[in-house]
Amino acid sequence: MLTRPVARRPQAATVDASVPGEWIVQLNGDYPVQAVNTTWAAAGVQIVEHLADNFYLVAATGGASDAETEDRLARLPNVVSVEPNRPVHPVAVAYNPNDTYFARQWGLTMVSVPQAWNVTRGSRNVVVAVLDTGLLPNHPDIQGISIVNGRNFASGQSATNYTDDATNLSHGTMVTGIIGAMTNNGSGMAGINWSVSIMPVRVMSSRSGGTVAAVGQGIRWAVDNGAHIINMSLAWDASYNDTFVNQQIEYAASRGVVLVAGAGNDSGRITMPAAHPDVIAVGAVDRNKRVAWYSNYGPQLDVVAPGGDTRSGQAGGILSTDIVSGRLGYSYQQGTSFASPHVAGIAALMYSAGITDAQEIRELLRHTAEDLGTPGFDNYYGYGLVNAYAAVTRSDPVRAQVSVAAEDGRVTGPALPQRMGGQTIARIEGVAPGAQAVFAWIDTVPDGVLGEGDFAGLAAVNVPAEGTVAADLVLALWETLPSNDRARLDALVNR
Ligand SMILES: [Ca+2]
Ligand SMILES: [Ca+2]
Ligand SMILES: [Ca+2]
Repeated sequence: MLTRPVARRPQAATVDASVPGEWIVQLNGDYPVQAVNTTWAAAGVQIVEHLADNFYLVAATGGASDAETEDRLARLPNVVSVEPNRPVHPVAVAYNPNDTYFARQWGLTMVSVPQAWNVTRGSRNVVVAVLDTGLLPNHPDIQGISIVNGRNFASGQSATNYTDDATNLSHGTMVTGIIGAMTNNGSGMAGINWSVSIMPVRVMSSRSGGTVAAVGQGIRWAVDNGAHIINMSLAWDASYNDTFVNQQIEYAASRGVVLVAGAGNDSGRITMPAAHPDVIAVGAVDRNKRVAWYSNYGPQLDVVAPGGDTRSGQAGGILSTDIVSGRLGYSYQQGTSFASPHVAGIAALMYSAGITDAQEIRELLRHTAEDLGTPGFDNYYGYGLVNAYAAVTRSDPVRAQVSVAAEDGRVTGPALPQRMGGQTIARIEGVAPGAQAVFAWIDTVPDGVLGEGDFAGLAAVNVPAEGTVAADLVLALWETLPSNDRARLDALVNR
């Protein structure tokens, strides 16, 4: 038999503690402030700040207990009300940086990166190797970031010179900018990480591409030199079995390194290295969350991320740091090359939030993704569109509290969420047949209340007279739910 859900609106006194020794006091509107000061000093408090109208923030100056001081305050002449000052919980409102082009970075907003920044903005202790063309380290939005020693395995330059030779489209600089350009510096773009260490590993020339030998060497070098995450926005034909590079991928995986690669841009089968089972394969969506026309697909696909579509205008592309006609600047591009660093960047945020197990990172990226296309895993969207905020807060629907509300208002639960294939479901049993509403939520901002910053979902199910019914648990950020769903969920959960 199912029991009632335990979520209740908390008592203010137990959960929302007061700030010790501070009160908000309302006075008679015409009471002179100077006289108030004199009187209050005698009551053991002083004015900290005039808040607004006739409200004042006061703080204790003496050794009396808070209860005693509050009692004295309430009895002062001309005091209309006394209430303790209270701490406010941070909620997952978007945290927007001041970079000039941030408003054009629709991809960050689409995958809830600004909400994730309320939890973590990254750490320079996290090392992301960018296996790519070189890097332009003098770019104004790159030169202030942490760059650890890199390496060149492509032809044309010395082994230690990873500087790009591009005059147009520095692919490696674009990938780097997405992961960790200078952020909140009042100019240019925002990176997914405000702080991160980039390891530039040059395995391709911007003019002539690269080889699997260089990629294999690059992976080995990155792992042996401390990379936690390797981004590979590059591709080769998956129909060959390249023993050398495969073994380096498996070496990296065996050392707990997170490997991320673009799925390829041929509107066809997934290319290597994304097709390797140890690599997180990332497809691309446009700004309307539709799979991009070029994005490769297949059973190896893990997730999709913003890769853009510039066919109907540059603004549909992904903006990043670049070189344009020989000048350091910004450009818009499209491709799974730019989807992959969104995922590598989110993995770096997860790392800085203490989620450091490569397998857990991959599982969380999958199960916290927003399901798109046909329900559950599919070959075009994989497990869905990554969500940075859900990932860094481990808001996996398997953790959700699930209950069932009948038409007559009775609530039963909890129903235990379980994984079935690519989906998380709740099997509904032991409830009356007929129309029922399954509701689920995760107290992501852990205050015992369903609200801003939490994940929730509501779905109608028809319970048959015999047997059980499985409900697909699709959760979304509270503030993005339709207002009537929010009202219903609020009534069901916050009773
Ligand atoms: Ca910037
Ligand atoms: Ca799907
Ligand atoms: Ca909450």
